[in-house]
Amino acid sequence: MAKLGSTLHRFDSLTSTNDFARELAARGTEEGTIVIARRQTAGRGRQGRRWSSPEGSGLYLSVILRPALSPARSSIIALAAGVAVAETLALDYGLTPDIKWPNDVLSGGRKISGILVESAIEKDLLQYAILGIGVNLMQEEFPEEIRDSATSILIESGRRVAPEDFLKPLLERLERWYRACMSRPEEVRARWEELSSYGRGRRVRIMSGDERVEATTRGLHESGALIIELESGEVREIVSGEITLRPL
Ligand code: BTX
Repeated sequence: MAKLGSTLHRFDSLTSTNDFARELAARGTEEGTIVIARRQTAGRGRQGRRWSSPEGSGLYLSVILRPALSPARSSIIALAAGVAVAETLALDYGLTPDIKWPNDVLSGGRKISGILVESAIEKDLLQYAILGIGVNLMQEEFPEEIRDSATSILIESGRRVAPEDFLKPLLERLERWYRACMSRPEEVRARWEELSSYGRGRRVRIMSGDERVEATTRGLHESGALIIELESGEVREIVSGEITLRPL
């Protein structure tokens, strides 16, 4: 595998770095190639949500990956990315981040980074995965609808961090944790549980359709699902995308 970031495509503006990276990947571009933009005009979150991507205030990054993993095991990549972002914020920028399952990175209870993995699967094999990471760096304020739920490194620490400055340590940590997804996935899960207050023993409310249940978290399953124990003692695995989780 080529080093992550050994080929870099840099743009002033893109609809979404994930769109451009996906086009490259579909044409066979090699693993590790990255795409960054100073702003995104249609930055995406999960399930069709938007990612606010104003010019120069955040890191908007996509990485082309070709992991040797079955689609069923691929959710570990998003967990590993959360670990890499949280470690960078903690160890390189002195913040005290938390990871809310599956992979919202929070600081002071507000979202500072979001992760979106989009995979191409053919005949039950993972062809490639586009790992998209947005990190709020220099925003001083946010659009109305996320004013109370979003934060940036500048707000949290008073430091002005340029996207390129954050990129370097992030790529090093991503490299380490991405490789571990294939060779030592149990280490990724253990580190995630260490960095996240949602890993074990956290009381949460789970919302899925009309169902609302209260439960206690019991760590990550091998698949990347979160294990929860209901009041009744019943143990379930919950899969991202299907449920919303709130702290109690
Ligand atoms: P998500 O679905 O978990 O989060 C999206 C939700 O987060 C939005 O509905 C909104 O409430 C809130 N939000 C939007 N923008 C921000 C922001 N800048 N900071 C904090 N909260 C916000 C998370 O999805 C996945 C985000 C991935 C973004 C990267 S950027 C590079 C790549 N390209 C692309 O289009 N997406 C990824």
